[in-house]
Amino acid sequence: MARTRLSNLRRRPPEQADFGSPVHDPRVVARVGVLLAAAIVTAFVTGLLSHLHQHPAAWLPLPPAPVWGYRLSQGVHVAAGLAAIPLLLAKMYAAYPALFQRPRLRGPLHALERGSVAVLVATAIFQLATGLLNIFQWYPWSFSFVKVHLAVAWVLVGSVVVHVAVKLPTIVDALRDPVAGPAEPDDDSTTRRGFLAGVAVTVLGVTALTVGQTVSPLSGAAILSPRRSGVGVQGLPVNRTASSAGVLDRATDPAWRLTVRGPGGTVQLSRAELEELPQVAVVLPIACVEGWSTTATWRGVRVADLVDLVSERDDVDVRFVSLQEVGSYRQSVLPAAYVRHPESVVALQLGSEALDVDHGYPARLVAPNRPGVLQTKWLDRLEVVEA
Ligand SMILES: Nc1nc2c(c(=O)[nH]1)N[C@H]1C(S)=C(S)[C@@H](COP(=O)(O)O)O[C@H]1N2
Ligand SMILES: [Mo]
Repeated sequence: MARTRLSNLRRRPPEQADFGSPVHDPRVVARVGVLLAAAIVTAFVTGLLSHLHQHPAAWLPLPPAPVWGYRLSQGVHVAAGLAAIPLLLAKMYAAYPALFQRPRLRGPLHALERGSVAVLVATAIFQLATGLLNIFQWYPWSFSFVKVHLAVAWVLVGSVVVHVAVKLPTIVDALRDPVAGPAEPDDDSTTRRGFLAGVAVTVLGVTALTVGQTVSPLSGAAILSPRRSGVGVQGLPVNRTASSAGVLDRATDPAWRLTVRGPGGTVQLSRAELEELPQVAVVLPIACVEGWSTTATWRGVRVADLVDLVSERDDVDVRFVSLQEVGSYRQSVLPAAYVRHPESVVALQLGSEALDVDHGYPARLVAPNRPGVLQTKWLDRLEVVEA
């Protein structure tokens, strides 16, 4: 299929027409482009939603229902981002001869289009690479992943909008045109169809090999995921162990007490005393930003019952502070609507056993529709945050 005329290449810089593969064709570029745009927009919208979960905005409070909301939005975010990787590679391969167009610039609109492509490619590679490393919990950079990934997302989507707007007539024509034209050699049509089929199979394959980290019937196939549901202490993946958080001694100290502090006073409860309060069982997922999630049965005390010991109001937020002394996830705030939700619990048990120390023993927060990063483990105290 390599019909690049090498003899021409040697004599002068290459031109678009030198790249002879039938895959370098607007019809292929447009079809892959539609899928890529769909993946990017899906990742963008679900990413914004997940971000709102992790950093609640006063002007757009999210409700605690549905309990699986964050699990779905973050699962789709990661899946769409992963699917975008083969699509971006395929689109770049199909389209790169356009880099050798002559003349190089044909006026302001063309310059805008070329510029938007440069921004698009650079930001897409950045987003997919940083997202991928985040899935593997590797942060080999010094900037804040969340802030930069969010800011660059806006630039990426902006450049997609410009690119699609400028190219719209070409895209529409190319999509109307059948991939296999009647007047074309059979070989060319077959190559184009084969390329598109290969892209589709790759995208479906990547998705099938990764969604298993959240969809349990497919977990056996999640060979590309560093964490899988059902794999880990007590059948649940561990994000950070007690010893790596530096809490092992304090978490297993028999003198541990849970402090609950509010305008009505301060209460201290041992694990035995917590076990004597009314217990509830809730079935809720831990859904991590990395894309994995696992549902488990948690038993413990309703958050609302504990807060009622120190506050008469039912509209207060509550801060959950862990024994952990350093680290971004050592504390979290539970908004009032979640505090009152009957499924928000200070969990003491996972399944039928006491929580493993890696899952937050002696007590952890588990609440509905909430990112894993905010399900604080190894609780030290609950503090009523007054508005
Ligand atoms: N104190 C504390 N709580 C924490 C964390 C942490 O690092 N420190 N990690 C969070 C993250 S990112 C996730 S996904 C969940 C994972 O819970 P698990 O390890 O029990 O599965 O715990 C959360 N709670
Ligand atoms: Mo997480």
